[in-house]
Amino acid sequence: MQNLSRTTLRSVIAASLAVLAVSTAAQAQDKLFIYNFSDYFAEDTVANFQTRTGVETRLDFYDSLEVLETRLLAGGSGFDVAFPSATVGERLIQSGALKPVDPASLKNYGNLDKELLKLVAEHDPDNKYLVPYMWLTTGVAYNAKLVGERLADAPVDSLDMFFKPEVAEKFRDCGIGIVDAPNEVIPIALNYLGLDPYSTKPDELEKAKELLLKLRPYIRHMQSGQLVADMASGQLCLALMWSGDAGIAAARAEEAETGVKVDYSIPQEGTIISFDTMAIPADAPDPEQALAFIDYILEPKTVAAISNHVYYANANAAATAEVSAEIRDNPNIYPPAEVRSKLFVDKSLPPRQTRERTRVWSAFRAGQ
Ligand code: N2P
Repeated sequence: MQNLSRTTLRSVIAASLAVLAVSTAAQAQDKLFIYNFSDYFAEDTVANFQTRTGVETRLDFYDSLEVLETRLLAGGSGFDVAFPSATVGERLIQSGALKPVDPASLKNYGNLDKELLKLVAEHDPDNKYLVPYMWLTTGVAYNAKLVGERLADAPVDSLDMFFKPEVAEKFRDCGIGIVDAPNEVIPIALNYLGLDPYSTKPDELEKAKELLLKLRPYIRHMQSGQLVADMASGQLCLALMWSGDAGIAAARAEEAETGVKVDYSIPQEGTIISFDTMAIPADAPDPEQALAFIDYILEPKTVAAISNHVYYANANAAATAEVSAEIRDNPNIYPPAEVRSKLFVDKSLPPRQTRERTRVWSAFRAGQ
C-alpha cells in the first residue's frame, strides 16, 4: 500500500467500488423473493427453479390471508410473487397493489383450467392480475380414534362437531383447532345456520357471532400453520382446517408411524370453496423473474409435483394426468359434482361489511 501513489490508490478504490456496485446490481437482478403460505410447495419447487435459472430465490411464509393482505396493501414488501386468494386478490387489485400479468408473457398459461379461470374472473375481470394456483375446501379434520374414545358415533361429517356445544365440549381435553380465517369461518357459520353466507344483515351476523362464541371455550388454538403438525402428532383431535393441510397432516402421521390417523370430511351442511392465485405486487423489485417463476409453476410437471406433495387440487388442466391417482381420485381433494353442489364460493364484501366481520372475528379471537 505504501508504494501506491495517491492517484493509483484512488483508482483502486474507484475500481473496487465499481465492482461492488456491479455485483450489488447483479445480486439485485438475480434475487427472487416469494411470499407464500407454509406447506404450499413441494420440497424441491423453489430449489429446482434456482438450479435451473441461477436466480437466488428466497421464500417467506404467512399463515393468514389477512397478514398477506395488510403487507401488500402497505407496499414496499419487497416480494416479487405472492399467493392471495381470489377474494383478497380482488381487494388488492382495487387498491392498485398488484401489477397486471400479461398471459402472452407466460408460455404455459394455456395449461390453466378454463372453468377455473372463469370463476376467478369474477374477482379479477378478464383475468388480468391473478393466475389461478390451487383450490380447496375448509372442512373437518379429525383423529377418529381420539374422537371415538370420547363420543361414539360422533358426527364427523358435520359441523355439529364444532357448533353443537354439547358435542364440541367432548373434545375439549384432546384439543380443537381452527384456521385463523374470518373470511372462511364466518360464512361457514352463517351457512350452517341456514343463512346466506354473505348476509349483510346485522342481526344475522350477530347470530353467527353467538354461534362462534359458544365454540370459543373449546378452541385450543387458531394458528393455521400449526394445525398440520398438531393434527399429525395427535396434539389435537379435531380441527376446522384446509383440505390439503389435513391431507399433509395425514401423510406426515403415516410417515412418522406413530399410529395417528387423520381423516377429513367436507361437512354435509356445505362449506366454502376458495381459490388461491399467484400475483405480482405493484412494486415488486423483479417482475421479470416473478413472471419466469409463475411460468415455471404453470408447467404441468411442477404443479403436479406440488399437488402430490401438498394434497391440494391445482388449477392446471394439463397437469391432471401427472397428479397421482391417490390425489386425483380423492373426493376430499377433487370433490364430485354432488358434493360440489353444496359448496359456496368465496366472495368479497363491501368495506363496511368486511369491517363488521373483522370485529366479530376479533371478538371470537379474544373470546368475548
Ligand atoms: C397451505 C395453505 C393453504 C391455503 N398450507 C389456504 N388458502
